[in-house]
Amino acid sequence: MNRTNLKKVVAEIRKHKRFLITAHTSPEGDALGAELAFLNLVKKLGKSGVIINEDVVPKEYNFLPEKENIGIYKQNIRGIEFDCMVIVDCSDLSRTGEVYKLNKWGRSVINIDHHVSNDKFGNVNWVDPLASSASEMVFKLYKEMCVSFDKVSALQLYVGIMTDTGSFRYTNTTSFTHKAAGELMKFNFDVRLVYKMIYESIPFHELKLLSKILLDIKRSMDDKVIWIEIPRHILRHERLSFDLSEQVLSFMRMAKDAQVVALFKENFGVKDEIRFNLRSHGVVDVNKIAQYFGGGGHKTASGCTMCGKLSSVRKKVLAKIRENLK
Ligand SMILES: [Mn+2]
Repeated sequence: MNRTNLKKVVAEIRKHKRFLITAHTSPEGDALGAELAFLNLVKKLGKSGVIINEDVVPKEYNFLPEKENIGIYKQNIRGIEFDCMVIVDCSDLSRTGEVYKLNKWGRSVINIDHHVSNDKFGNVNWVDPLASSASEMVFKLYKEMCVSFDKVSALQLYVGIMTDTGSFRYTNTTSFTHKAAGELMKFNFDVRLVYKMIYESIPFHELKLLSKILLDIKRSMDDKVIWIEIPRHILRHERLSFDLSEQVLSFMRMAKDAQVVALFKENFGVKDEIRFNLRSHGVVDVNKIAQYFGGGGHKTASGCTMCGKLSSVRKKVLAKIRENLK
């Protein structure tokens, strides 16, 4: 089934010449790696493409080669022409922010994603929930199309695979994931430096802020749920040098007996908009919980954006988590 869909993606790429590539809002390693490597792929096939994202590249990914090829929706959309739109790492069109609206002529849409909650919004859909990352899927695409990697595409894909697997320690890590990473590593980039750039480059004052935020972690339901609320006023700036949610979640998941960890954060810019993220050690399906509220993701990692007050969203979601505990 997935093999057929991969072949359909290949056929669709061959049919078109100019690609508009995008991924989700607040892009992280996988979104950026997959879209940059996809752009490289089409260029190597003698075609052209542009990347447009809703949000800017986070600081910790500034080292990514060719990241200057990523345009921003509000700034760089004048005169864009394309005959095919490629959307990676998005479970539905709204995850692109407003970027999907650029497809006003109804051009063909290729959907490449690994979220089990994907609603198959594309004309061609290749959705593989068993893939560790969208970047691992783009890796397969290179293989299928017999396009060779180079130092740049190898690093882009490695970053995507590394970040989405929690540096090869989450349950989505398979032997194929390691094989792919091993093949990419042959290009001799500095994996230690890559890790340092993404995870160990936090300015001291932001580290202090992180440690202050961590003081507020709470527990419920016999320690089976560890959660935190992050109100807007705690963060003086919208942009930190690291992925705050990811760091807080990975700290909380160290808790003994935790089945689910939950983070509730007030979004900047929009009043009464709450983003919540859930992580599970595998017993509880947090994709199901996020989907109940209109979000989605994976069995062990999911998220959702909701309207409401921080505490009322938190209460509703915790109640739903309680129903799902084992
Ligand atoms: Mn991903």
